[in-house]
Amino acid sequence: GKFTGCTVWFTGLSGSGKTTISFAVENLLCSQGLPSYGLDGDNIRTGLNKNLGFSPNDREENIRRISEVSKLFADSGMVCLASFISPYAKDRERAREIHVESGLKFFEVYLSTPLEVCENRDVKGLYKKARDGQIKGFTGIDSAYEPPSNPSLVLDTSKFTVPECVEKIIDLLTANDVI
Ligand code: GGZ
Ligand code: DAT
Repeated sequence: GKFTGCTVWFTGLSGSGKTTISFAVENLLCSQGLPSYGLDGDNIRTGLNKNLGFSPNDREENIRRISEVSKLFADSGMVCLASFISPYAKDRERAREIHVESGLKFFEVYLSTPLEVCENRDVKGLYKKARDGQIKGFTGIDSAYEPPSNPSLVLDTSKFTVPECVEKIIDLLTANDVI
């Protein structure tokens, strides 16, 4: 059937579920023979962007480079799943523009999981460190997060299971003729 590359851009707080959902979507698509690849901090901040930290300027440059890389994956015919906090609306808009300028579909998925839930999950113990002042400039604590104003999909992962979230992403891709 029809299949075209695109980028699904997951944005939300640390612990909102970006990596978990994108990994599950990647596995499902790949198991059905649909080429897909996930970009996240683990494969980007350790390599391409290892010279960047979490200042506003570094976050902007992080997202700028990831936007360009995502566009290349999408252009190669893959479903690129980009999972980054990407706190600034203007940087996400730029990511969308560079895709659209190249005729590539771009879906912004906002993981709206409340801060309280993310903080209770505290997957890596970083919220506690931020509250204790051991980490400065942590998103949601003392660094800004600008929610999307017009996302393709909003998902509060405290209200749905992982498989339910995955199904909503698959529905989004199906409705938009990607798969
Ligand atoms: C936010 C931070 C920070 C600060 C380290 N603020 O739970 P995690 O660990 O895996 O998710 C966070 C990740 C965010 O990296 P991104 O590249 O997605 O951020 S951005 O889009 O804003 O450039 C967290 C960890 O890095 N981390 N310090 N100060 N998250
Ligand atoms: P992020 O990549 O946004 O920092 P994560 O995927 O590392 O977030 O952590 C999310 C945590 O929440 C992880 O421990 C799994 C849990 N979780 C519970 N229900 C979830 C759901 N419906 N979707 C995603 N994650 C969920």
